[in-house]
Amino acid sequence: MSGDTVRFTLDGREVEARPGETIWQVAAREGTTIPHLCWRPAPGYRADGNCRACMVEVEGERVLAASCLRQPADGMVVKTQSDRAVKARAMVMELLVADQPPQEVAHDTEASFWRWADAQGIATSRFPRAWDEESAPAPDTSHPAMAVNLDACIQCNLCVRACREVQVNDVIGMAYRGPDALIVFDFGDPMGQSTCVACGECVAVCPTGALMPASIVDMATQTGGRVADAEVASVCPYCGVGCQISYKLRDGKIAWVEGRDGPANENRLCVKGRFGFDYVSSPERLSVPLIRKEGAPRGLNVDPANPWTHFRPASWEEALDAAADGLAALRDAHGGRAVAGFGSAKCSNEEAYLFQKLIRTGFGHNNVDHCTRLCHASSVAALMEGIGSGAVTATFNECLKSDVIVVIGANPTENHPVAATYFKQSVKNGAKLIVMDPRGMGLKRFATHMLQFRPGTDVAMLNAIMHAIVEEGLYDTQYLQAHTDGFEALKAHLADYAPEKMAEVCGIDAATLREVARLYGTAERAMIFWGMGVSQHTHGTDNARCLISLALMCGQSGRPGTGLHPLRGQNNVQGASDAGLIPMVLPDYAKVSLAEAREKFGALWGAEIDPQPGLTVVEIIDAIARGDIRGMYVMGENPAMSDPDAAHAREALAGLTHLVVQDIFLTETAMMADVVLPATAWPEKDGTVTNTNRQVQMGRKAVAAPGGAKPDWWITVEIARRLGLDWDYTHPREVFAEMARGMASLDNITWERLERDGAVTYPSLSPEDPGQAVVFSDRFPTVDGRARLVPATGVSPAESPDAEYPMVLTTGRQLEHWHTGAMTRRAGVLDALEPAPTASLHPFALRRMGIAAGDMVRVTTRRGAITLQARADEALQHDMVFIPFAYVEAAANILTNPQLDPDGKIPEFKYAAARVEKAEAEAAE
Ligand SMILES: Nc1nc2c(c(=O)[nH]1)N[C@H]1C(S)=C(S)[C@@H](COP(=O)(O)OP(=O)(O)OC[C@H]3O[C@@H](n4cnc5c(=O)[nH]c(N)nc54)[C@H](O)[C@@H]3O)O[C@H]1N2
Ligand SMILES: Nc1nc2c(c(=O)[nH]1)N[C@H]1C(S)=C(S)[C@@H](COP(=O)(O)OP(=O)(O)OC[C@H]3O[C@@H](n4cnc5c(=O)[nH]c(N)nc54)[C@H](O)[C@@H]3O)O[C@H]1N2
Ligand SMILES: [Mo]
Repeated sequence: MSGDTVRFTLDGREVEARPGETIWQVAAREGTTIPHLCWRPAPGYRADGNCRACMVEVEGERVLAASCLRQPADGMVVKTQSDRAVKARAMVMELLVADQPPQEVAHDTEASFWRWADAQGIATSRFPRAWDEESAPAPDTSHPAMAVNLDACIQCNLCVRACREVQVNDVIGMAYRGPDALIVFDFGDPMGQSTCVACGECVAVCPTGALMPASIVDMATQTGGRVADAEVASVCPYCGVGCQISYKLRDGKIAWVEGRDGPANENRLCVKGRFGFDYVSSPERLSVPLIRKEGAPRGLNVDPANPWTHFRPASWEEALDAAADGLAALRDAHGGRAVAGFGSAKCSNEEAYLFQKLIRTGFGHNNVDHCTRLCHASSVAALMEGIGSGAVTATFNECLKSDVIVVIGANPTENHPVAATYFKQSVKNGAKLIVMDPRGMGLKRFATHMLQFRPGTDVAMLNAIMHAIVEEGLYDTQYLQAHTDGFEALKAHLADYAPEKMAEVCGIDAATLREVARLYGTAERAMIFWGMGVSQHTHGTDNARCLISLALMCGQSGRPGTGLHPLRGQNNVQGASDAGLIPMVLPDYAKVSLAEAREKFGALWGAEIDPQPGLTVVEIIDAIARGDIRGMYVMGENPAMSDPDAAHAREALAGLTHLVVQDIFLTETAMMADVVLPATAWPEKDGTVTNTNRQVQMGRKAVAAPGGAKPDWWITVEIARRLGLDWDYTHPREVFAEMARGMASLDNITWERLERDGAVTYPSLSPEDPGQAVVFSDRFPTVDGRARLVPATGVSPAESPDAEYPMVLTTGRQLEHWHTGAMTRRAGVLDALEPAPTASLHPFALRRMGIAAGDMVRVTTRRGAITLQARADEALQHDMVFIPFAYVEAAANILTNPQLDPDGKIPEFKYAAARVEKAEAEAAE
């Protein structure tokens, strides 16, 4: 590479430029920051060179050069501080200042624009203003998250690049030319009425305050200023992407949030991470322990803002005693199995670890699980069986190196929006995207092939694609021989799945299936991403088996830009699973059924570990209904809303003898508790989390907890002590150290290192190695190092539509809401954007049923019925209805089918036979 370095003279000194570096970058590296407005030195932003604020003099050249764009050449003599350059730059600023609102009334007093003006001694301008009060663009306050004041816009184009090139949302554009140039949203719509998804990237990069986070703008004067008393580096509390964020604090509260340059997000955020932080300061936060009043009926009829009808406040001492004594009494009277636990993927690694350790050592069994069961349990079952590891084989960012990307049963523009920006960018760079989903979605626009197949027919479709790959000899014989077993049997199995035969089943014609097979089969580097549409079926494990076989038969794993990536959901579902919050495995997926594993952790914990794999989430609910389990400790989960067949789940929970719920809100589950323990929210505590990319990241306390709320780890330790365990942890770092002693995945990762580096990807091969983005190049972590290809049979969903229930109900998510709504329905911006429950149907289906969008409809399944507003959505097939599960007033899980996948024990959230009818006005509850 040294051949490519360039030597030139910068301000009288001989310097070197690395390949591709611009003058601006070399100068910055050498300690001189040249003024800049339209240039943003951050990943994903190309230089545009339009504002001329960064001009420098190049000896022998007539015109000054934009240093953000210009690359030095050998022997060049560059002067950043020559009289000519300094004067020209000042002139540019003065011209721009002329058209700005005066600094005293700047929309953002801290704007980098004004910092550069100040640095150049320019406070006012000699030039006339191009606009007057009349003609100035008026404030656009149509969006709840962002304030738009285009009178301060300098047309630097950064927001356009942010929107189009970085987040690839294509909402902001530049209209007109020259002096009339103007930023527009879509076709000149108010921002709030445009197709903007509120990622806020534009706000983050605007150098003038023309675009600002509304949370710090005074609406009357449209002024604010990004001034913070302090900032704290942490990780987003929402999804498994694990974006690094910075909490900007004022008076001890979060004023606004910015993205940081984390390995997964490179500064990017989505609407929830950037604008969804105020749930933390909701007046409904739990701030004192609660004890159920004698005789108060258990049900959902408690107002979270006024729990005093059913609960009384208690001291921590009293509440912890009551919580632990109730569980201990059941254990002593009926044996440890009378008590089970649901831990949380919203808490830290340390908290998840302590929780499973408490159930295993305090009650002597493995009946401890968490939301992974409702999520990727089937994917993990298939991955463990096939390749010996449940984690992703490559980070999602690797997709930038892929030439083919498959996204199946996942809707990343809504559910992993920052990961989606990488998929979209990769397509812009030339990659081909194949989307397979019964519903249309945001990525459709970027897809080379959009297979909108029949819901529940993944096995038929994927087997047909593999059949074609086999038939056309597109598999990778060398890879198969070197790394896998079972191909011959798979090949024989696939013979029955000719595309021509499967076309009828899955609804995709044979020619298209063959085309997709060729595209994937001939790819140089391909990655497969999948989500809940694959996993949440009674045949979810079979679905995932197909994806594993597809990737491995084509040798698409173990190299850059290849791999298998189940997009993990919760911010810490990877970490909680790694930490052993799973009934059949101990930390690092050590099987409880293996004596070795039990001995290892038994020694670490000074306890006997039960060899019998525990019950899973839905099985635990059933065991409660049967009376086998009488007490529960629930930390950071809301099963009364998230479990299938919610009426059954709620009845079971209400029938418990003793229920302890530890949450940040009085959730529907907490409403039924005997003791409610108020926990600190994520921004109120220290701890590590692990994202979908296997990146272990450090979260830090930014704000004080409300009232007496305590960190989850502290509460769990106090309960453990009262159960007779001799725990003496005083800080999560001690817990992390213990985990690292038992978990090889954490080799070379320490608390101190995470404090310093912020993130380490596991496996990390040395204390300096930032971690391996791609794994299993040589061997898989199976006994013999080889992967196992397992044929999958095309079974259908547990129930099928019939005359009584002719529609297919599918449930899932929306961009703005988080699962059961506990957090996001208490976040101002998010709740304003999606305030009420809706059932989406194709306009054709609505017409056929005589229903108008906005009408109330009643949706019924064999489990129950809910009433909610109809929404027209062309993305749905004509016989499908989609309902998000975030709304208690029309809880989707009243409808869902609790039938389980035999291997993953995951329920069929994605498929139920349903009836939709217009609701009579009075029926609208
Ligand atoms: N905004 C937001 N983001 C989230 C979450 C949230 O609650 N809100 N939750 C997080 C969590 S925990 C998770 S697990 C992820 C989930 O993220 P996703 O997996 O993207 O979640 P879903 O929206 O449930 O479902 C994904 C897709 O499955 C499709 N689908 C339905 N039936 C079928 C089928 O039979 N086959 C196939 N192949 N596809 C089908 C649906 O049309 C939908 O597009 O999101 C995470 N991110
Ligand atoms: N119909 C249908 N149902 C589904 C799904 C679906 O697609 N369709 N998806 C399933 C999937 S993939 C998942 S992951 C589950 C999610 O199911 P849950 O995990 O039950 O859902 P959440 O709403 O995320 O619940 C998290 C709880 O943690 C609390 N919390 C947040 N931060 C903290 C904290 O720091 N400490 C404590 N103690 N509590 C905290 C929140 O207030 C909330 O009550 O839902 C499943 N259910
Ligand atoms: Mo999930």
